[in-house]
Amino acid sequence: MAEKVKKLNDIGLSKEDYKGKPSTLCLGCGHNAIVGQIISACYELNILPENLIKVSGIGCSSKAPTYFMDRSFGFNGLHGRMPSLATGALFGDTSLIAIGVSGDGDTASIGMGQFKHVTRRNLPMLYIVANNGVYGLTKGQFSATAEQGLALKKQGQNRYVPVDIVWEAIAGRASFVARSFSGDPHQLKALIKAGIHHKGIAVIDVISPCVTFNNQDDSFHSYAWGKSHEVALHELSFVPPVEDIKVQYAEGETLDVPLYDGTHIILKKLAQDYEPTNRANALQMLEEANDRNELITGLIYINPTQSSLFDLYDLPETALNRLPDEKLRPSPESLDEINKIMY
Ligand SMILES: Cc1ncc(C[n+]2csc(CCOP(=O)(O)OP(=O)(O)O)c2C)c(N)n1
Ligand code: SF4
Ligand SMILES: [Mg+2]
Repeated sequence: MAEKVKKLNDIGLSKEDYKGKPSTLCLGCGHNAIVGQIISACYELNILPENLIKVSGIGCSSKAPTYFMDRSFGFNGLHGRMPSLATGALFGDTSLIAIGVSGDGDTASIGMGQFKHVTRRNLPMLYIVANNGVYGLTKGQFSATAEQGLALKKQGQNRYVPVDIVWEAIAGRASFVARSFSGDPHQLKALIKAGIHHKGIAVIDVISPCVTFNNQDDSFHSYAWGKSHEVALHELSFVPPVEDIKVQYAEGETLDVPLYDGTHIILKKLAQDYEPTNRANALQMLEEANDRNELITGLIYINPTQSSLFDLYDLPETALNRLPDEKLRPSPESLDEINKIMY
């Protein structure tokens, strides 16, 4: 029998090279769809797996990095502490591409403090929140993103108003904020690609249903609700620098958002004419959409030129983790000088 020929990307890798261990998540869990789109996006972007680090906290969502990019670096950290883990790892090696996967509990409950600081510092990384409205791993308690009034069999009724992760990220001055849905793979993949190429933090809040604890039709985090309430702001494409964007997209129909590295995000207008570069407008649009119970998806806010954390430091060209000892350790003379100033 003829052997199946594997399709290779521009750096000679097949999709298999971007996979991880087999998933142990429930069949149909939204987090599996996110894993699939990360694999496809990295394969299509020709990322060398050894140039990437995966980080996470605790939760079913935080287990997701095990299921993609086996050849990459990875660290499954403490609950809600993925941002400090990522900050340390990236300061050590600023050349790494970082993908963080968190959950709504991991980010908006125990990790809210860390989330607020990583957004305002604009750490260059893709930060995905797999948002299902519950703590899936610990058997379905309400998370901080569960809608008020949500009734779950074993939990009763949720009394509290929810936290909106997109709102918090924009108010917290993240420079790229998007929302997507596990049931919309095409949009999710384009956002992941754009987020990886963005110079700063790219937060994508992905509504990612928990089929075991929170998938009844009237739940705001279910497949049925997402499918019937999703309002996509635009059709979004990510265009690498080698392509001539004018050939594919007629002027006037689209909004071109150029990124720092020569890539582009092309937004094709859908029903509404939305321009994602104004923070105040983004917050107002979000507030109005939430009042209508719409699941607004797409690129909600972007500032492609905001300084990233590393622009604020005078870092050497060689990554800190590759500097030799003699460069890292001060000489006895320079130590004496420092001591003289201090004492
Ligand atoms: C310090 C600490 N507190 C509580 C827990 C228990 N715990 C484990 S996962 C989790 C919530 C995970 O929810 P989420 O981030 O939404 O992930 P999901 O499982 O829903 O994908 C909690 C409370 C823990 N592991 N560590
Ligand atoms: S319990 Fe929920 S979140 Fe966890 S793997 Fe199963 S479906 Fe996914
Ligand atoms: Mg959750």
